[in-house]
Amino acid sequence: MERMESMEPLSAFYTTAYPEIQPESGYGSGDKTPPAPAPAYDQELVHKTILVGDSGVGKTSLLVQFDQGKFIPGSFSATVGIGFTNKVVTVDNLKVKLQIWDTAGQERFRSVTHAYYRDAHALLLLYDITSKSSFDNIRAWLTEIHEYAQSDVVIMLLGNKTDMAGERAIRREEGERLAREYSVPFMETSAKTGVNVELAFTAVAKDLKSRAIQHPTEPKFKIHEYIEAQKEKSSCCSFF
Ligand SMILES: Nc1nc2c(ncn2[C@@H]2O[C@H](COP(=O)(O)OP(=O)(O)O)[C@@H](O)[C@H]2O)c(=O)[nH]1
Ligand SMILES: [Mg+2]
Repeated sequence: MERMESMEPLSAFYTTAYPEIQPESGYGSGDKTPPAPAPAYDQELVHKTILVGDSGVGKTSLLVQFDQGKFIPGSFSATVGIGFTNKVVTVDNLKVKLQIWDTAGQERFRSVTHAYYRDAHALLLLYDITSKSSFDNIRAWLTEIHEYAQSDVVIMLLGNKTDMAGERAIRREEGERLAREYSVPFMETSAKTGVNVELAFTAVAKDLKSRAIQHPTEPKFKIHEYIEAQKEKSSCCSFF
């Protein structure tokens, strides 16, 4: 695990890579300036993505499942401090680089993570469907996020351990309702079986890519609709 020294603020990060594109007003009106090229996606961009949520909800397991495609049962030693894993997600034939940070969820570490929210591009916020307290704490996590993260950060709420149906304490509808209240996309995952793990990260990567090339003439990527479409394809997952 390495520590990242620093990262440029989000605004600088994007604007240096994408010089402003002028409207087409001059084109065809005697002005010989060619139309601005369509904005390209810079595949060298690195998107800082953070896993947050109470201790024990499965953050490390989710990352291991996404990174290595396997579930290692038993408790990982509580993640003290923060480390990251680099993953490249291919979306629409483009490589989106995610630098995924795994945090310790304990209350006593929250002060450590405040600084890390600031330059986060995406946050995956997890609770455990068998733990009411982890679900109840989501509001506190969202309050933290709204206070310390960039306003345009991509947020996804995940109800993990969906394989543990017999011990379920939070109904899917409750997760959906909370997500709707905060206008964030939601799905249930299992770090154990791998259900929706890839989809969660892919949806985030697609949204990040879309935001990085956002142009007023192009339709905005709608993460909710994307998740819904995927759900219809595989009838696998939850959304609102
Ligand atoms: N059944 C099941 N157990 C899980 C799942 N995700 C994590 N766990 C278990 O929950 C415990 C805590 O997981 P961990 O990844 O360390 O949580 P973290 O503290 O949020 O990083 C471990 O015993 C994991 O094996 C899951 O999706 N299903
Ligand atoms: Mg952990």
